[in-house]
Amino acid sequence: MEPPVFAVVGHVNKGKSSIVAALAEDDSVPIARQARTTRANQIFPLRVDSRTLFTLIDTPGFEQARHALAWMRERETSAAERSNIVAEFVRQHEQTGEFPEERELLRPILDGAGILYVVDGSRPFSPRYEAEMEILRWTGRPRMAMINRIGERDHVEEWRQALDQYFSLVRPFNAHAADFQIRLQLLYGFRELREEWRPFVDEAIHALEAERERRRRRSARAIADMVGDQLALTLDKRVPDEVDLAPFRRQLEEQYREALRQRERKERDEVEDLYQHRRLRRQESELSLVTDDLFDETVWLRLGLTRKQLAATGLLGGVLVGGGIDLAAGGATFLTGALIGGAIGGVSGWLGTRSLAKISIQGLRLGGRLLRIGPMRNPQFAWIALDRALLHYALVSQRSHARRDELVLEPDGKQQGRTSQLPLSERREIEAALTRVRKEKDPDFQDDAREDLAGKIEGLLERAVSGKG
Ligand SMILES: Nc1nc2c(ncn2[C@@H]2O[C@H](COP(=O)(O)OP(=O)(O)O)[C@@H](O)[C@H]2O)c(=O)[nH]1
Ligand SMILES: [Mg+2]
Repeated sequence: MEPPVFAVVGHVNKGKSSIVAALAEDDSVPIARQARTTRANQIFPLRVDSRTLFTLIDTPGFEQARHALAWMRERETSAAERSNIVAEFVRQHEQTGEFPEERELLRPILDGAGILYVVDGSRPFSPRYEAEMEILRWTGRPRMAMINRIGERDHVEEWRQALDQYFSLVRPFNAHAADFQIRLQLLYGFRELREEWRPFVDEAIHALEAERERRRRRSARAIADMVGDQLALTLDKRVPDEVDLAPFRRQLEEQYREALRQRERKERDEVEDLYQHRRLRRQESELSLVTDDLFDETVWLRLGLTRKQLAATGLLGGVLVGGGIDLAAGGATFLTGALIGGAIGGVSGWLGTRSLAKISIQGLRLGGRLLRIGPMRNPQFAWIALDRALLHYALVSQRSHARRDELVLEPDGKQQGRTSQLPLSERREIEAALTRVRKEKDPDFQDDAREDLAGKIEGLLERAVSGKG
């Protein structure tokens, strides 16, 4: 037996394509504000590991359901004949070219697809839908009604009364709000539709759950790699002797910040890719805290740990004093004022943005000087990077593929970020894992350290989505 096929049918503009996009995890499904974006059936398989779990067919909406039903009723002889009459309806009008939408949407159903009938529960029920439902009943195929709500109003109960008479299963399903758990619940409904499909649906449920875990694991590693790379980042600039260093320093600082931002963008793309959000636009608004660059002071105050919490992790001394730069033989190193100001105790060293990393100057043997920035020495940096990544992850991993609006990243309210709500013991463990990543020079051990950090992050991701922490 083939994996099940479901034809998503209904009136125009009720969210059929949106439901297909959500269920097939496909953000390329065409959805438009104006009606009639779907004229011909479009097939969207849900694949995991290139295996098709089930297939959804997006269909044009019913256009002339009453006429079509009238045609069928004229030819009705007995209930047993009804599905044949529907087939006859399609065949005969192939010749005349009439009822193009009805023919198109009925064809896969007559070929054996299950029916997912979509209505908009924010609009009142009206008898004009009865012809559509009656035609679907005549096909005799397994069918479920889905009450989508496009607007704010709630007419779900009256719809339910009507739908219950035509469909064995009636479920609310909001295409835009459908996160993973909601989709999974719907699949449990699919199990009830037809006995023979049950093993396929069960397999789909298992595959989706396994895939969900894989994505979370890989996201955690992507975040750990980002933080690891950011912490290790150093940049060099050659500067001639006898010139003012200041402009070179500013340039180098700007390049450093840009490189950190770029590394963050790379991680965001990776996570979005894992969750199959291939066309997502992130809002880079100046006002939005999280999409602001990493260096906005207000972000630094809001995300990451509080000063007290940082101190409580107990590992700061090592972080601030350690790290640093291997000096070339004969090179003279000057710690800049910014660095000294950023030593333990200085407020700018805790939360400020000036002393993200140390800048050093070396004399070069063949003349000229080498300006070097990095590695990161601000202990708050990694926590902020983590908080920002958690926020992004929570939104992306729960986002319905039906949505076409921009992803707007904003921390909730005036609260501190998620990491500052963690118990001290867990913050300490994470700080220890971060320290290991920061210090490990051997590539194999560095990989172990990142894997270990990723394990800790995975727990954070799980809770970021379930809302606990
Ligand atoms: N707010 C909201 N809008 C929705 C939802 N589902 C669909 N829409 C919107 O309703 C319109 C029609 O959706 P579409 O899926 O193209 O309907 P179709 O013609 O039945 O395929 C689009 O503008 C969608 O963005 C939903 O769950 N919430
Ligand atoms: Mg459509």
